[in-house]
Amino acid sequence: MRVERVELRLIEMELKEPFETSFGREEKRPAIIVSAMGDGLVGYGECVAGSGPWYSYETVKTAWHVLSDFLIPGVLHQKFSYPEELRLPWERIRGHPMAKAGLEAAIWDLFAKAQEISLAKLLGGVKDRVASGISIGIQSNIRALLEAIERSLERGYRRVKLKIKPGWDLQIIKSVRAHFQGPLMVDANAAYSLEDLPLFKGLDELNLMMIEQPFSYEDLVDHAELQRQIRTPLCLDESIRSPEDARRALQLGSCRIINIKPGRVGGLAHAKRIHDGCQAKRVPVWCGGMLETGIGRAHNVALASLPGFTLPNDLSASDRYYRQDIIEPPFVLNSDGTLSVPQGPGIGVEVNARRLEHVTLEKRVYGAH
Ligand code: OSB
Ligand code: MG
Repeated sequence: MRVERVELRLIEMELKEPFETSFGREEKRPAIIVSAMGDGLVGYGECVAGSGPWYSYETVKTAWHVLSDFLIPGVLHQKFSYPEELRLPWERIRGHPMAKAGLEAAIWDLFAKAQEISLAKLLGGVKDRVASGISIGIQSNIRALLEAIERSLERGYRRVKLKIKPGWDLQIIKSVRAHFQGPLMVDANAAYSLEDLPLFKGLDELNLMMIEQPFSYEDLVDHAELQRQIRTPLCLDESIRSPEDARRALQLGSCRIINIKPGRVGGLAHAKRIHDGCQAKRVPVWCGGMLETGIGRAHNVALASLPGFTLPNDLSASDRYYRQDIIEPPFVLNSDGTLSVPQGPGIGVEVNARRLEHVTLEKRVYGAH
């Protein structure tokens, strides 16, 4: 089949509550929604680049530029028999994994719809429900944090991840542990260095499931040193930008768990490759999140249905992030703390055209007549 037309939409979604991490506070989530048309079908993808170069160097503006001027021209009207073939012209384009992942996602959805199977099946998924965890941002005080944790547990989330930053770390997590002994982990978003070893020795006493990305997004060596000095597994997020990075991290002992985000690693094909490599080495993985709308969430849920995703994912219900999602039905939390994997063709959820139009700031069509 061929991709006959591509549409890009810059959207902005208002978060229900601000999300604060070690690199800042977000009140609105911009994103690029990619539609790929062919054979009378439409596939959807979401590019998770943010408003500024904090989590990654990519932003919605760099992604729009790279998609418009380099990625889309390379796939329009090209014949393909499997989505990965369309990645070939992208090999020459360095970096920009989120831009690549957004377009690739739309092509995966389009292709699965043409095959009349679910994206989950197409990727090799085996589960019909995926375990749901919640990621709680930095709060104004410990009381607010304990309340947020309480609410999450009442709703049924299977594990709690807390963001930490210098000044909001060991003491806070100790206080949390005094109230909550269940599945807990922390995510530093690269805010520390080896000089903070005593802090990590302290966290090592708190029976955490893992510590996510304590050091620089470019580092693998210092992470390996830290992992040698603590029992708690390290999990890498920002430092794993490709299947090659994953291989190197495991070889060096930089982590024992990997957080897989398709946007960060250049798309679903690479995400699956990392999963396969980890599964062969019996390294557990889970699917991370980027505060996606229902479109990106549907892709992530399909990915998380693969057998190696054995730890709870950062895949919460739609209503944890947004008052109204742009898909129907929204993702809801099952009573067992899971999200159901949609069974329909492709991503298996419908895009609400009126809602999508309502949140669109800018739109452009490629390959149209
Ligand atoms: O580090 O995992 C992260 C959100 C935006 C950017 C980076 C991260 C996150 C989250 C939220 O932790 C996870 C979610 O989407 O629920
Ligand atoms: Mg993270």
